Amino acid sequence: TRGSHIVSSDNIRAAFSAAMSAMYRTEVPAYGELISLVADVNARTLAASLDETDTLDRISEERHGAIRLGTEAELAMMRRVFAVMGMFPVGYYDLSEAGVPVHSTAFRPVDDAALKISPFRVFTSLLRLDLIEDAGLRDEAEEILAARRIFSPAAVALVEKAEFEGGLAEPDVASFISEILKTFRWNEQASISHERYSRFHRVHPLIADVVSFKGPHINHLTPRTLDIDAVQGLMPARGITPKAVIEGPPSRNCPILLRQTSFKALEEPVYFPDGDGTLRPGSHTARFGEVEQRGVALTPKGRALYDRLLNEARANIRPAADGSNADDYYLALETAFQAFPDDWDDIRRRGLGYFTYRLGRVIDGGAHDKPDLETLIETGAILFDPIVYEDFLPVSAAGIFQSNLGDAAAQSLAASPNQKRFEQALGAAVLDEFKHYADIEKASIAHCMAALNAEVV
Ligand code: OOG
Ligand code: NI
Repeated sequence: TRGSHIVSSDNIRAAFSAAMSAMYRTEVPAYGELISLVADVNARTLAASLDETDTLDRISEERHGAIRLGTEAELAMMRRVFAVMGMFPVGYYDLSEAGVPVHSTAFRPVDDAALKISPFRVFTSLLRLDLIEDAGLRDEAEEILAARRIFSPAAVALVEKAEFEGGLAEPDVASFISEILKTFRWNEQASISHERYSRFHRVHPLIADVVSFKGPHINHLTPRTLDIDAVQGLMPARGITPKAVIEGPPSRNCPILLRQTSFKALEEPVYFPDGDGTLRPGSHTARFGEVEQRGVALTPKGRALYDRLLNEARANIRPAADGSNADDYYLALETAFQAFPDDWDDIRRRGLGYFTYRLGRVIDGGAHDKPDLETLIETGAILFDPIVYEDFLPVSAAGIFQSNLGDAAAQSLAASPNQKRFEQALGAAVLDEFKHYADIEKASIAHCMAALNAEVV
């Protein structure tokens, strides 16, 4: 039957992620150097610890990338493209508050099995021209963006086919991957003149990055590291310049949320069409490499504590773009985060993090009352494990954006989250990441309790 040759969306995503990685390493040699550094650090860290649960290649594999889109129609189509790869919009991030005129979501695999096959996610931002004051410039940008087509006709046809037939079969998968890859590719030739590029750049470098090109080039890829402090420290020895500080929480025994750092975007040659048929050489700074290290997903209560402590640290000291106060910043961060429990059971009992529960040793006899969860944990009948945070952090994301757009990017904009508008453009609601983690936790508790009650009765 027709359905039997359909390739699973998880396998399409894994193949796409590998193809994108190969393309990006060729396009950005410094990224290849970062990958090699991460592999070395991970090998050393793994050798020093005994819990080798995964192969080194899998651990060092890319976890995410990022793109910036120009129009609502591009975002809507991108949602359909990612759906073919089993990636769905999770979370809403408003970056206007942090001075970056975009709002974003992450397209990612949602269930555990899918994440295990390939965790690849794409942090996807939509430019917000509504936050730009200069109406003339806004209209000009809108007109340029409305005229471009970032997907090839073949890509669109394959997405429609996948939607109609419930997936893609080989060899359509190979065509789909190569057609979609075109959308993410770097274009050395800008689509507008140098004069227009410069005007956009002066208002905000992000506008120039989105509006001046034929498509939304992938601007970074991000492997996972087991020791982000080591990677940050070793970058200069490999000839790559790290951003000033690691974003996110400080180093801890019980890692929480997400820590990220990147190397600074490179200045790359670009050729601008100057009307009379000539190409004017210039440059653009957009593409970089990043690393990430993840910890437990926090509940709204845990997240509120995280946000408060981060703000507390940053009220005392703002990381300078040149890294000159990095040590003082880390110290302020560590001091503030002493108020965040650093023991898994503490974090769990105080309702700060999400955990999954599983059956431990079998306990027989005696218990005629239905025991409660805490009692079962104390006796070892139920065990718990932290749920890994698979999403992003707006303050960290803004820090990554800014260090890669240059100092000019640190402007102040009025905070104006607009999730409704974003979802209208997307053509779907984003999944609430907190609710998602809470559901995983609840299901695991229900599973344990059902199993134990059956035994007790
Ligand atoms: C995206 C920056 C956000 C992250 O890891 O937080 C991001 C961008 O620069 O387009 O990727
Ligand atoms: Ni990133």
